Amino acid sequence: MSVDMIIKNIGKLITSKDTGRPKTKKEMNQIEITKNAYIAIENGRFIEIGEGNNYNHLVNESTKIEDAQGLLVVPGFIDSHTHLVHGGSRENEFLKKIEGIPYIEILKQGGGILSTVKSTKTASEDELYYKAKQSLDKMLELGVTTVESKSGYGLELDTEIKQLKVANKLDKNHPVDLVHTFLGAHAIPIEYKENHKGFIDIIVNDMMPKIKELGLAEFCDVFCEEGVFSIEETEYILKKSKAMGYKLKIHADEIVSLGGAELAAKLKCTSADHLMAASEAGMKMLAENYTIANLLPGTSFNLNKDYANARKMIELGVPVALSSDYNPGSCPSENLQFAMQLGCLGLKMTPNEVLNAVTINAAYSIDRQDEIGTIEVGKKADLVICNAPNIEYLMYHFGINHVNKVYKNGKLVVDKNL
Ligand code: IZC
Ligand code: ZN
Repeated sequence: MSVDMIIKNIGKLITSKDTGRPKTKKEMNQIEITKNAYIAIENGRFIEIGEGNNYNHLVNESTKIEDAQGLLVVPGFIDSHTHLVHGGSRENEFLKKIEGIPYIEILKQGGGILSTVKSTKTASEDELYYKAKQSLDKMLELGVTTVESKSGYGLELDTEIKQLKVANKLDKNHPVDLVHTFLGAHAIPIEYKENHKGFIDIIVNDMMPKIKELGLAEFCDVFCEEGVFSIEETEYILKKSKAMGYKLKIHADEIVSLGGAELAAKLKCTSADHLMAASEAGMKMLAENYTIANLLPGTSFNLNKDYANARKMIELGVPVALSSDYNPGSCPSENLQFAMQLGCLGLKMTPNEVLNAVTINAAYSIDRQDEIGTIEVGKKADLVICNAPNIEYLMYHFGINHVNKVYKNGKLVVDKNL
């Protein structure tokens, strides 16, 4: 048998083994290190992983042999919570933020999410596409090979569809794979301020069925927060969406402890995201249900808020993932590597735990565990060659891009050697 490509001379190949469920407790700190490794790739998938030069049986005249130059190789990073597609930016609110005006207060004044809703409505599909593509290019350069992308800057059907269409088009045209989430319940439009039910009816009766019919989104998400959607409203929306065949996510307990973690566990959501203010009872319920806690330390950093209690979650057996939360308000940065560094510095996770959180557990948080998240035979050949001797170095040397090369589906898509 011969293969399309061999990547040889890998100094350290670092990956987890997928055991069929997300990593918890001590497993979160476990990784496999193979020194002086090679990887064989065929049809965009890993077909063999071995040591030294024992790949000759896989080589014929058409096999490409790439040299990893003794560097570190890890699975492609997965950014499993982003608000990728949006119009405009919010630096006009930056001074308010520096002066200490809270995020939710800016939203109440008609800014924040509602300001991005205006810019997204007025942007053309092409403008949104070009802007999101630039962000996706940056993410790929940083080693991210799969991205979850939420709508939620329309708050009416046409603009929600416009955003989701852009994300679906990017999925087709861009090397990065996208996973699509409908977040119509992201904020209450001003005109429904006193009539939440009226807006929720539109989400549930008009938007969700249409978006399902068009096949534009796999997940449904709700921003469950004081002053946004209550626990009862979130439960109502998510139960309806589940009945329509969506998988579920919640923006849970980001600012106020409302019981979002408990609700995510109760509804068997795939993930509960943020959790900076989650209760211990909520964490225990997440652990019992294997609901992924998707932590977003870049947001804590940017909002100058407490970090989620990742140590407690890991101790209690909650599977933890970590993402950028890239959005124009609470985390205007596409840099997942920086979020990983904050995973160590802010969330007090170990480098091994962080690596699992952005690879295998992130894959579980978007239901892609069978395809990505580890370097194992049969999975998609998504990998990053890093200019680093070990993963501790990746997290410790912060604020720079460690990527040397990125392979997506077995294709070289970023090459910093050039
Ligand atoms: O645009 O502010 N938290 N939604 C919930 C966001 C942040 C995005 C935004
Ligand atoms: Zn978010």
